[in-house]
Amino acid sequence: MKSTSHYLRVLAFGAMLSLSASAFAVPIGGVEFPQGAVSFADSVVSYTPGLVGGNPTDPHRGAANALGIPNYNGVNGCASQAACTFVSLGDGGNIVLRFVDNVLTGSDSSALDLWVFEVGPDVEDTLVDISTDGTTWISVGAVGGSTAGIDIDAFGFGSSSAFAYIRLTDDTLLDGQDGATVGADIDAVGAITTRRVTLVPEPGALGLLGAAFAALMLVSRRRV
Ligand SMILES: [Ca+2]
Ligand SMILES: [Ca+2]
Ligand SMILES: [Ca+2]
Ligand SMILES: [Ca+2]
Repeated sequence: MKSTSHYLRVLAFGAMLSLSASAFAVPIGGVEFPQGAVSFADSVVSYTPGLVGGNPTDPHRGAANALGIPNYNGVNGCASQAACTFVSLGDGGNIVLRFVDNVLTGSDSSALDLWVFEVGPDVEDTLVDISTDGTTWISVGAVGGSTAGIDIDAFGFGSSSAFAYIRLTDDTLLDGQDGATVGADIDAVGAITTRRVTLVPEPGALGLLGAAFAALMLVSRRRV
């Protein structure tokens, strides 16, 4: 019969394993983000829909739906902002997002560094600008609708660059649609090449760490 300390060791090992799982590359939305969920935009700085023309309807104006990992479920006509997985920019509108626990960096190669998850039945182009301070913007081109990536090294940046702000603007010249979800529809924005900027563990990770630590303490006490 196995001793209690054996089970405690297994418990501790399991907790450690779940903690380190986030360190492995996991494809999210079909794209590999080596840093996992931390790679995605964390807060909305501003949302200005329909600057040039048509405005999306209210259920499609939930700016926070562009945060976190992609979660588009194929539903395009939303009943409410809470039931929606994306935000529509409207004709010529824009949204400014911020990375809080990470920054976008270059890769020192032509590998893609930033990925915009644009969803829905229409392919709608989005102009992309990046910024270190949310005030001075640098254009890094456009993503051509659907989901698409950008290599910021092509614009003179590298692994020492650090951008916390992304501005996405619906390209009014390249689409002329209207309706409830007029303009580009943004589900998520992720930095493929990214660097964490804080070392504070998430509450869930803290709980796991605590459980692992308590189990280890019990094991060592029993050995005395
Ligand atoms: Ca993040
Ligand atoms: Ca790159
Ligand atoms: Ca749209
Ligand atoms: Ca979303």
